[in-house]
Amino acid sequence: MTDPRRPTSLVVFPFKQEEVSVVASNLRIASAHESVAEVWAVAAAEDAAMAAVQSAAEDIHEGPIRVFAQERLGSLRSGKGDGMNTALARAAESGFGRVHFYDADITNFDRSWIDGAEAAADDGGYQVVRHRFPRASTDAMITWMITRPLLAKQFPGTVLPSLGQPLGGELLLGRSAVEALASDRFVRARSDWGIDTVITHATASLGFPMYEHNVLDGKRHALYGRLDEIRAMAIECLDAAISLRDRARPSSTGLFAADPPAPAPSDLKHTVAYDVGPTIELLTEGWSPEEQGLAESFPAGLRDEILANIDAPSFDFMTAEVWGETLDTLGSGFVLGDAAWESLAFRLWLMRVLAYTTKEALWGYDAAIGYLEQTIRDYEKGADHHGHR
Ligand code: GDX
Ligand code: MG
Repeated sequence: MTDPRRPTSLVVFPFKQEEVSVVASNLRIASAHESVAEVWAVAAAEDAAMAAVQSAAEDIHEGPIRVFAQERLGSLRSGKGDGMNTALARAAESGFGRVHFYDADITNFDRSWIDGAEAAADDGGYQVVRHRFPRASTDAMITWMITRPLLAKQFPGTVLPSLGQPLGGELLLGRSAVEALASDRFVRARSDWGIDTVITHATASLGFPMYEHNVLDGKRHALYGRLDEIRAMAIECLDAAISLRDRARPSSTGLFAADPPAPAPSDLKHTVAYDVGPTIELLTEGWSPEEQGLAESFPAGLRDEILANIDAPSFDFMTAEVWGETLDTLGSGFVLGDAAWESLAFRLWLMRVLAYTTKEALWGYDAAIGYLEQTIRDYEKGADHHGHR
């Protein structure tokens, strides 16, 4: 008989270039947890950042920690996806009962994150527990404007549009989910920022019981300045969401439950998550003739509004409805790796984010989040009417 007190969980932190003291503190917290048998820190490369974490880990004696570099497994840019997939492949070959993933840069990580996920897995038998947390109303702009709208349009009536954080990098996977993901070629190919999107879709379409667990204090981590700091993430998450279009639709009866909605901490309600002024400047900079040509292929009304940005910033027109049409056009045309498409898709996303930031986000936190939730329901309803169901 197995000893019920024997720890069987693995905790994985993918990392690239983070504050070493933050990473070390997170490694220590995880390795001290009584459910945790081992902690892995998966580096982007065998570089100075990895050496610094390795050296910090040598001073932690709470439990076994392994620091190693990710392998080249996927077919896109080598990024976080290769890191997570390297861990999934190795975990599938070892005996861990559960695998947790956490971003390495979380500054308010504590044992309650692990407790929350383990409790949902213990009590409800969930194979997938996703952490969900309140975010400033101008944060999570990839989630709100790209991933959730596309999931709502492509998979109406399934669990996917209701997930609060389909991009979340903080989750627990049970043994069966780890094995399924490790042998999924579509997941393994997604070596870039799209990994979270494809893992979310894969676990939902495989029908694993799923739970969303609230982290009440939010996730505190490195924030952004000008939005081009997350340009690659926006483009790769767009491509990942579009790539799901013809893939399996999760059954509408899959077991899903979530903690009830909770109020956001008051400081988050007053945070502006990025620098608005410098971001507006990105609308007019560096239009190439190729990008201009692509914009000219957009539906007539939209085309002129978009092209006006060559001369002066213009984004008020990019309402939720217009953005829905824009996503449809991107869905059938966008090409990852094509410089003109990437530039245009990024710029269009900026127009949508700025339109929302300078209008609905000013209504105050609760109204702004309520508005965003309503846009997702509207995209889902619109997709139903177009016969996607
Ligand atoms: N091994 C490895 N390799 N780790 C990486 C790499 C890489 O190439 N690139 C980033 N990381 C690590 C990074 O050090 C951190 O621990 C984690 O991945 C997340 O990166 P971060 O720069 O902190 O991303 P951010 O903006 O906090 O994004 C997270 O939330 C997004 C979202 O929910 O909007 C992250 O989990 C994203 O995957 C997610 O899309
Ligand atoms: Mg972060």
